[in-house]
Amino acid sequence: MASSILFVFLGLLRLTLSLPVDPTQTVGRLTGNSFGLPGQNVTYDYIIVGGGTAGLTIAERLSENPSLSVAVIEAGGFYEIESGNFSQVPGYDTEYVLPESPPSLVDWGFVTQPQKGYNNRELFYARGKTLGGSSALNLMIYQRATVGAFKLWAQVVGDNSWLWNTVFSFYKKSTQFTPPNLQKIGPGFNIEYDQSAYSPQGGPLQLSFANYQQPPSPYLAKGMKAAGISAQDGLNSGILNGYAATTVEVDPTYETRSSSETSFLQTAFTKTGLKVYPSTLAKQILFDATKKATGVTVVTGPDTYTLSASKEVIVSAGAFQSPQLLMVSGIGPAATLKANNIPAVSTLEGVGQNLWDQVFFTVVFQVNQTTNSQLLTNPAFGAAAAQTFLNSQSGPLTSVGVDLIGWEKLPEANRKELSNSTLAQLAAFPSDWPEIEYIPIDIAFPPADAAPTDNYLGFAVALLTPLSRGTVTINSTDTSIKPLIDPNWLVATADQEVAVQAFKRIRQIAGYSGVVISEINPGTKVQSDADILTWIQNNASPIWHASATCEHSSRVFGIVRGVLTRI
Ligand SMILES: Cc1cc2nc3c(=O)[nH]c(=O)nc-3n(C[C@H](O)[C@H](O)[C@H](O)COP(=O)(O)OP(=O)(O)OC[C@H]3O[C@@H](n4cnc5c(N)ncnc54)[C@H](O)[C@@H]3O)c2cc1C
Ligand SMILES: *[C@@H]1O[C@H](CO)[C@@H](O)[C@H](O)[C@H]1NC(C)=O
Ligand SMILES: *[C@@H]1O[C@H](CO)[C@@H](O)[C@H](O)[C@H]1NC(C)=O
Ligand SMILES: *[C@@H]1O[C@H](CO)[C@@H](O)[C@H](O)[C@H]1NC(C)=O
Ligand SMILES: *[C@@H]1O[C@H](CO)[C@@H](O)[C@H](O)[C@H]1NC(C)=O
Ligand SMILES: *[C@H]1O[C@@H](CO)[C@H](O)[C@@H](O)[C@@H]1NC(C)=O
Repeated sequence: MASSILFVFLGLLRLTLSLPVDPTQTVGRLTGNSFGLPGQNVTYDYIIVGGGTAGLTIAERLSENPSLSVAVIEAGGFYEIESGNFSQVPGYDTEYVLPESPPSLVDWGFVTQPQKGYNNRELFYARGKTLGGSSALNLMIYQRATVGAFKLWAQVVGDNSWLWNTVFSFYKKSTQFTPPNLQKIGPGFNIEYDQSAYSPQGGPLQLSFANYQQPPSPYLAKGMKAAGISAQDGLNSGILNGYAATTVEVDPTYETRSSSETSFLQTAFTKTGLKVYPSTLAKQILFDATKKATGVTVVTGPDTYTLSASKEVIVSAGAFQSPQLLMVSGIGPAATLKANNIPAVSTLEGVGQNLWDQVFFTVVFQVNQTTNSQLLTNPAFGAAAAQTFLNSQSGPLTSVGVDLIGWEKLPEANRKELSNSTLAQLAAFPSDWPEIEYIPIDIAFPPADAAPTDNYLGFAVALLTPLSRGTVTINSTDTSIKPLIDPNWLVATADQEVAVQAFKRIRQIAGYSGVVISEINPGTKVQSDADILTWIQNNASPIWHASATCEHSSRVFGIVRGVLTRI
């Protein structure tokens, strides 16, 4: 009985999987030829575990060489099929990655360990389980790290190819930039951008600006300026010191999400022989007697089989599951391997340690300009927005919710409030590494008594110099059991001090913007540093930027905010 249900399910899966592939490409090539057959042992040159942001990028690039055979193993399927229109429409992006969201087939459903720094709360932590990975769920905001950050990276990994000049050329190579469509956007917020950060030959990831800028944005820009954060012409040339309009990963023709699936994978489908194994979970990396990775044990539905690699196994299963897969395969801290009875291939104490993640919290304001919070309160607003989106690829649903972002090291007035020890720890970061990222989000949960046409804005910050470190570990040898995730946010005193100052900066900037009617959460009763910290501990949420969990693996590769490890 159970097996016949599974059989029907798999049959359905095979049928629906063909849908996202461009039907015009079926002459001369079969859609199904892009997919591996479950249950059959096959050898490829490269096996890539995890078809997410990093995995599909490297898969497409490797398979551009027709003499190489490349396969991608991905636990999820196609989000266009498995989550309605939610992942495709930019305006819905914040609605279904929150704890309040309904369970989703395209999310792993992770919950953190109790967080000491967050009053022992256990937080829901979104992560994509789909082709495209977290690029299918994220807020589509695109910016590049700084020159100094890459210099540090190159030092840490001992490889000068991570210096800015090289990385910049690859950033240009991977992105296709389209300037703002001013006809559709209309007047208002002045969008500055640096054309030299892009190459006309670049792609396939699409970068553009939403065809709708939220009405509060020009005022927020004014607020940033008044607070001493000046305008910058874009955030993609190696400098993050000021505010600018956000470039977003949105296809300018359809105004839909440009994920690693719609960009790199679709390119690979039409131009290369890449094979994809969707709905397939990697269970273990296999090694030969010389400790060379030879393949991966995988499971698709009822079938367990082996995909072998004649050249390399590339682990790109994200910051939580890359270390999980390494550990279950015998690469990790000695104590973890021993506790789980895993024979050691290599004891590497750094695997699963050193988790960096950013402290993030949102102050909610009622404002006197229209925002997308009406999507949550006003059905007529949502219905009209859907029509505008479908008819003219414009209007509120084309917006990811964030039109501009600001970056800074805290100004002198706030630094004066920091202890010498905190100042010393911050001084260890590169001089161009910003401490705070200001993220005004034109959507926020309204209070219970909100009128349908009231407007709310969530003014968020991310702390970019987190000094608390977390861990990922396992309590099972089975990758279908979730890893234990402990970001350990806001435990370091320095993080707490910086968080309080960042909170005060939000109030300042919002105040200068002139659009605030009232502060809804926490509200003006919260004033003392102690009360502000308590509120942050009780209200901070994930910004989903976990990274750096595969340190000390023999070679560590990375993408900004993701982790891609080669063994
Ligand atoms: C809600 C949200 C919002 C975000 N907003 C932004 C933003 O606006 N801008 C920004 O720059 N960053 C943002 N981020 C962060 C960014 O999306 C991630 O850092 C990035 O996508 C990580 O890429 P990755 O390749 O390391 O992992 P992922 O893209 O998560 O890919 C990992 C893949 O591996 C698969 N996988 C895992 N384990 C296995 C296994 N055992 N077998 C088979 N497959 C497996 C997963 O299903 C997944 O597809 C956001 C993240 C989230 C979740
Ligand atoms: C696939 O490989 C595994 C491991 O080498 C082996 O046990 C299994 O019998 C093989 N399956 C088939 C169908 O050849
Ligand atoms: C997205 O799907 C929902 C139903 O899940 C529908 O109400 C809405 O109109 C759709 N939006 C667009 C832009 O098509
Ligand atoms: C902090 O450092 C400053 C300048 O170096 C010094 O004047 C001050 O006494 C120090 N404060 C404390 C509490 O140590
Ligand atoms: C492993 O961790 C999960 C999640 O925290 C928990 O539900 C489960 O009971 C743990 N199992 C063991 C054997 O500790
Ligand atoms: C919000 O609207 C703008 C534009 O009409 C005005 O300039 C602001 O004064 C007003 N602010 C508030 C708090 O009402």
